[in-house]
Amino acid sequence: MKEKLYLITDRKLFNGRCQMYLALETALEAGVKLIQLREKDLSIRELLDTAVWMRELTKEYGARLMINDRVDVALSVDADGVHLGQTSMPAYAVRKITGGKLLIGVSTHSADEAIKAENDGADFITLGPIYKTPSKHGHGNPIGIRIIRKAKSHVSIPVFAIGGIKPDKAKKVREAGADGVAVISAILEAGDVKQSTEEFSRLLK
Ligand code: 3NM
Repeated sequence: MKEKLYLITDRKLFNGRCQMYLALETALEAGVKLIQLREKDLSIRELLDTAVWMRELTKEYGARLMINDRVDVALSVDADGVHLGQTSMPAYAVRKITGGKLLIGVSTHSADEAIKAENDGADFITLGPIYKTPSKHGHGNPIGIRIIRKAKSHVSIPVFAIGGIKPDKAKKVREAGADGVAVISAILEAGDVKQSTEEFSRLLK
């Protein structure tokens, strides 16, 4: 896949839907081509409503939309893919019911999980948290940059480094072998979403 920057949502960083919409639109305008709707605590109905407007928005900008965990929501809104966690349906089961219709991303946190995700049929993985990420996200201790090289020596699918990735870290994780980066706060909490997105795009070229 050609995308190197994977933007993930967190509506709690915003005062309401309108603000998140504007931030996502700014990031899309600035060149983001892959976005994951990740709002784990929404009811299925609320998640679907959000997925509907995010599908429209991403389509306008020719960007791919991934839905966290929910294969049904992804299929219902014609999303491009689903992003699975370690307790989600495994990739092979998703592939069985979607017949290759959805791109499948999987969150991994070790080389072993990366290998398993690839064997299960994932199209790409995130690997992290590489660095310390805000504790409110609850993603545990950083696993460090060396894990990227280790995972890359075992898998051939694209690996997106995740967790505490700021622009100044983008180059480092790329040098460590990551194909791309996945971020929440470095873009959505940036004072200037456009500038931050453009900086990532430049560094990831
Ligand atoms: N998953 P930020 S770390 C959503 O390690 C997510 O799987 C992680 O947020 C993992 O870019 C993380 O603000 C949070 O650090 C990423």
